[in-house]
Amino acid sequence: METKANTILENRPELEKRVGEAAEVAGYLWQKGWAERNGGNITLNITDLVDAEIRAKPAISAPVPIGRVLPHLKGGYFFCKGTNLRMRDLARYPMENGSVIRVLDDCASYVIIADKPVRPTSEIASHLSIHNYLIGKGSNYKAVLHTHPTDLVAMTHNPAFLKKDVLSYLLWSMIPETRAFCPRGLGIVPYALPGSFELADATIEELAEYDVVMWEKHGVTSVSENIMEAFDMVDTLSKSAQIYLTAKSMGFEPQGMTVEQMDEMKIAFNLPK
Ligand code: 2HA
Ligand code: ZN
Repeated sequence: METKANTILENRPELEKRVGEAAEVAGYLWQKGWAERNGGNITLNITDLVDAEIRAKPAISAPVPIGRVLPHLKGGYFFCKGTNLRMRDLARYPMENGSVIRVLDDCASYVIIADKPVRPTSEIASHLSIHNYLIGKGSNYKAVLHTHPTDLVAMTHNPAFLKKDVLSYLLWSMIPETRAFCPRGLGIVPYALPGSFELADATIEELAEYDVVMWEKHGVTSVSENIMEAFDMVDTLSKSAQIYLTAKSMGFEPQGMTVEQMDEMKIAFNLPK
């Protein structure tokens, strides 16, 4: 069992709740079959919950270079899933399969401050670049989720689905829920090396317009105020993909809601797009 006495979460109910939500979502990702082995990553901006005692904590690692300067992250704190570690383990023991990092004043490196010297996710380049982008534009988004939903990734193997907003409209049209709860649709990033800044920058470009971005033949990345919302958007998109695939496997092309029906929802629910 995790020893509570050693955890940064002790006597910090808000921080415990936020990290607890990440652990809950990690369990869902595993149950969904979206988190094979060490697949997927979660990072949370926890800077708003950091007190003087945490700020005074000594580093438990040497500084690790990020590989670029991220000016908006100066003095920022992040909970990060550990690299090569499993979502299903993070679900039970978040502070043993994730760690808290502090970005140093050079904005180009970080140290681990709690609880164990667990090195952050292999996608730290894209996660921290995304947090830097979100803070820079004054967003209240604090959660970045990356996962490997089988149905959505399968759809990116069809070049026809990679054209702008083809998947957004197709998936919106499968069920009103997706139109309502993933109202910006789905951006597409062409295949790029996992963990690369190329992937990070292409994702950030799409985040100007979308909250959920598909990485071709790899996975999906979503951003939101909290990790539950980030998960729910991917979950609704996956539900739509399931409806599409179920209809196809019954031997017919699903009709889909009409553009008029989708636009009616936009007005009725005051959707952004
Ligand atoms: O962390 O999903 O993209 C494992 C991955 C890399
Ligand atoms: Zn991945």
